[in-house]
Amino acid sequence: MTAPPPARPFRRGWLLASCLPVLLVLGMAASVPSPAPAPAPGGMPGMPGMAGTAAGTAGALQSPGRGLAAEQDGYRLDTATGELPAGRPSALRFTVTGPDGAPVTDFAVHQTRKLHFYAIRTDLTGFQHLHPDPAEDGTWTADLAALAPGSWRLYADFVPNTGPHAAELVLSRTVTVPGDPAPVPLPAPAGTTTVDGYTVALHARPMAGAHQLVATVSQGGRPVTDLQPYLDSYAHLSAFHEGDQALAHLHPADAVNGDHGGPTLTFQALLPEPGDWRVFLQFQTVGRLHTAELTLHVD
Ligand SMILES: [Cu+2]
Repeated sequence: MTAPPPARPFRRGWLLASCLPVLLVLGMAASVPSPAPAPAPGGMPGMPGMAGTAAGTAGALQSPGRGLAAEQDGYRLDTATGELPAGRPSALRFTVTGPDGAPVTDFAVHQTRKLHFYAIRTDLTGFQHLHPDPAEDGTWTADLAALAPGSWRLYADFVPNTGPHAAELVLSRTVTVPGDPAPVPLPAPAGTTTVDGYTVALHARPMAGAHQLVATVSQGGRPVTDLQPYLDSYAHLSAFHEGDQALAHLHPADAVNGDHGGPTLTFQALLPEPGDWRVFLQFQTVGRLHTAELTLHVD
């Protein structure tokens, strides 16, 4: 795999849950639409070890780890390659090594899984949320759906099984997918979006730091009340910061009890810094997973 990157000064922090309920919103109406900047070419083919070099100032409060480092607290993410093919599914092998340098094989289950894996392109398109399975030797394989050309950031979110107070870590690296990236401008902030016939609205005025956000799900104007548990929650929220792809997690605050979730979802949002965030809210109904996405502006 690759040479270790320079250690990052981050203090962990943050954590938490990657899985959360969501919806956000926008009371922020007056949000200013912001065109996406040209994506920075983060990938260095063949040198994934150099990937985690995004700016690391943790913005605000609580010291957020922002998921941009390849190494933290002695744990390191390594990918078998720094380049993945365009336009067709690919299998990415990776490992998480621990402070002793050996691949970690003992992970605590959180949100029903040992490891949560995300992929997003620099322009915050192409979101994938996967749950790879590990081999006995600590090698993981993520089966990615077809990727468009460009620089992609890949995140592994896990909890080393080192005791009751083990902290969640999010490590990431970038890989390059060859070809013309054709970046897509970030959509303007919006308070609602529709996916698969469901309308998701966010009610809150997100500000940097920890705040409560409330989302509602409706269908044809009627409240939806048959959300099914997905990863131990009625929704899973992931948000990526425009410009640097920092990953934020939101914590679900609703108790799960059968297939009766909705229409309201409440979660504690920890969006560590201002700016535009692309939010992906995943929820399940009738055995099918839906992913609503919208841009949320945080003051
Ligand atoms: Cu997950």
